[in-house]
Amino acid sequence: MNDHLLVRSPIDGTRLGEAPQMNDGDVRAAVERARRAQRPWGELSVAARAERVARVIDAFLEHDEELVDLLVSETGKPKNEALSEVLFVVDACHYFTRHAARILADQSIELHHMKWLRSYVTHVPMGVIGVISPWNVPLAIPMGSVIEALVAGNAVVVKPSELTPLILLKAKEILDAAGLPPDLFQVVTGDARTGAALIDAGVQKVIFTGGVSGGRRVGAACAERLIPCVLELGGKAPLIACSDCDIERTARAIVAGGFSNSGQLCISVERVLAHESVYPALVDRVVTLTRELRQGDPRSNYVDMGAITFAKQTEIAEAHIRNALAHGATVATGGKRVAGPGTFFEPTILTECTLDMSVMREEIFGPIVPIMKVRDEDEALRIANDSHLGLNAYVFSRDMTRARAIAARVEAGTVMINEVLFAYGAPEAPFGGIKDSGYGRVHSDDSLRAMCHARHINHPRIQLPERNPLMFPYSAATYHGFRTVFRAAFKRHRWLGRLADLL
Ligand code: TXE
Repeated sequence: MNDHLLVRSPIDGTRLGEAPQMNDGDVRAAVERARRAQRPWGELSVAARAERVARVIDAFLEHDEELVDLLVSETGKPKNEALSEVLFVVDACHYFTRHAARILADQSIELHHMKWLRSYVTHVPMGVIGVISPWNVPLAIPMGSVIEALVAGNAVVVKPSELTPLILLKAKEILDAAGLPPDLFQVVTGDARTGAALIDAGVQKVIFTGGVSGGRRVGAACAERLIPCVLELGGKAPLIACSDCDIERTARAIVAGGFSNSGQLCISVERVLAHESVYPALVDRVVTLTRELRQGDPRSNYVDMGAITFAKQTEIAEAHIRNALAHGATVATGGKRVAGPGTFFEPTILTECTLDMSVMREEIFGPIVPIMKVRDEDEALRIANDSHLGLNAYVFSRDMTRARAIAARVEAGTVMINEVLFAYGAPEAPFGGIKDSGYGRVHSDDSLRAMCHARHINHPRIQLPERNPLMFPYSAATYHGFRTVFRAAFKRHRWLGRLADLL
């Protein structure tokens, strides 16, 4: 086992730093420290925890450009996109710290039948949450879960991607300096083995974002240990361009959705299904806009596209293009690597695409947008849903009734109408997928509650007689009494229910 990870910038191969390759013992020790720090933390009121976690906001705003510069160097993404990662963390922190007391307040349950009992649910911190995160959005993805975990009263241990560990180590340094108890949020660095060790180290829940195959292994490991997990495993987002779509808006959305972060987003536009009546004009405009994109070194320039973070993705992109060409596609623009020291790949538009091409079926995770002509919306929907993935989908139409009807039938965790990508930036809305895109949700009030165990507390409302007639000793009299009361009450409920329906 290597004793460290060497991190190089994908922009030009510059050595950026190192991080230790942590082993089982290191991870177990980190989780133990986290567990000790969690106990007093979990006993604080939600308001007190929120007040302390809110320090992240000022700390990140104070260090925003330091974070942006490191993110750009480590991932190769443009400065604007790096800034949006920093701002997402600030905004998620703002939302959850402001609303946590409401979201995590005890919830009273009106029992429909056992009126002598009172029920309510309290939200009890789980303990230590393990977060395993990827390289494409290496700050916002893990930090969103870190904030939720902490506000909910847990400690959190994050295993960042082995390709991009430095940005999270920087975030931790900033948060430690801002006064968050250092053992409460820890970072364990290393490859998949370190991730596996984290699942095995006694955490109470795992939030995993990554590929489908890694997700399957993580899901199986969590099942073995009977701990819940959230799996966010990538997507194959279709963009359905209806016959009445606004060509300019749709074309701009395709280019932004396809080439932000060089297509290395699980919510990227991964296939365009364009109605035959708009296909020629849309292709034309998309190609023009794609050719206008400025690609280059993102460190000093405000370019639109930077480098590919993970060099392997360029080989995957090339294989998709070869396969598409062999099946009759046309490269309308782009199609190859950019020569130079870094890993850059031209933004690529493939036209005349068909379903026998890998690019229409498998996750690309790179700067390629395949466009396919469809006869009508039913065909578009059938193709959109004929996928093993179901994370995001996009529908473009001027007719909102029509667009909403399509949105209701697309198999995806999030559907955006006449817009792309931005829904991810709403911390109050659930994010996650169906099918092989995984299960569970991050973000949203429900996700914050899901960082806790629901504890149901139940007690009599009134002073009861010593002997409950429903308990021992059983007899014919208690049986018939119980039966009579139960039947009468149930009939009355049904009768009241019907009356309520009529009113
Ligand atoms: O992800 P992995 P990779 C897709 C994209 C890409 C493919 C593979 O298509 O080509 O996934 O990417 C840790 N137990 N996405 O190889 O391997 C790993 O160390 C515990 C979609 O980067 O899944 C890293 O920290 N941990 C995606 C994290 O999991 C394990 C983002 C992700 O690594 C583990 C990235 C195991 N068995 C790639 N196996 C998205 N949803 O946005 C891996 N890890």
